[in-house]
Amino acid sequence: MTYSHLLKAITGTVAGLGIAVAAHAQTAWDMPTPYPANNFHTENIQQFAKDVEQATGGKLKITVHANGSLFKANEIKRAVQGGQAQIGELIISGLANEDPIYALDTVPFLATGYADSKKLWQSSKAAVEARLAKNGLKILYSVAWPPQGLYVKTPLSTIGDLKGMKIRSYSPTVARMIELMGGQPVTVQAADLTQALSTGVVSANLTSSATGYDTKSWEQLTYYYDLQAWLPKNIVFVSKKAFDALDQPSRDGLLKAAAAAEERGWKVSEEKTAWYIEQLKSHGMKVQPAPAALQAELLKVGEKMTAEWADKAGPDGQAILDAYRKLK
Ligand code: PCA
Repeated sequence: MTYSHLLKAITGTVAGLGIAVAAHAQTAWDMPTPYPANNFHTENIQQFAKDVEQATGGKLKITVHANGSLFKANEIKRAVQGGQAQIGELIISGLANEDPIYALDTVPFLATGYADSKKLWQSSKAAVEARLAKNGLKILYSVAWPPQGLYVKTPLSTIGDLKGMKIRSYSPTVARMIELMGGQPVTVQAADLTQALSTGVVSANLTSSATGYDTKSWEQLTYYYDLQAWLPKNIVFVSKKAFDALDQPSRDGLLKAAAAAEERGWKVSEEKTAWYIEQLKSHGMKVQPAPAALQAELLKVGEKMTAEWADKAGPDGQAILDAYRKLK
């Protein structure tokens, strides 16, 4: 070995050691999320990140990139799978084209309140976990959105009033429902929704009171029909590889913070629903339940979609539905 070779080898080793020491001192994770900074899910995530830093004695630092700013909503799963980010948030039903199991919590009128939504999660969590595990991903926690309803410009009396209307959707199942209602589904992620509404790309929206508030729906839309049709859920998930690379105390700290975030998130989601509805009203929106005729027609759409889902999801799906119905 020449002198310069020797020098290079030594320098390389020292540099390598330096990185190892730094990695041991602090691990930095990037966390792309789809929803705005002041959304309750995002605020919960910020608290979670703080808790993680504290619980790991500063060894694990998570930087949250909200509102699709690092990766767009539909890119987040792949980014974490591919190692461009280590942890992320997504809406489960956004993955419904990959597997029908992911569509379960957007089947209309299957679980319409928080208690049932929790039971539905209890019945389906293992199946969702198993599918994500195949992609090298691990769920840390899940939190439901407030119940979903319909934002429109003019009052509705029957499903016929939705004929041909361009209605914004955020997942394949939501798009299917819009289709069955006679509307024209247009997929728009939450981060692009305000613009899609103001430019007339869509003239109606199917979502929660929370997202209606986040996107100032009252600027374009007047009626909010509080259908309480389903409560979709977000998950916070991590790359299994990144998780396994943590030392045991850090893993424990992360899981502890995740459990606290799950409990806090469900509570805030439920408690804040009334507040969101109040905000919609105070900005002039007319908030009301669906008129009886419309409600009956929507329930039929729900029945059809439940049957379609069971058909697609096969025996795995049936087992989940049976478990859920036992809990109810
Ligand atoms: N808000 C999100 C998903 C469900 C919800 O309530 C959205 O509209 O994109």
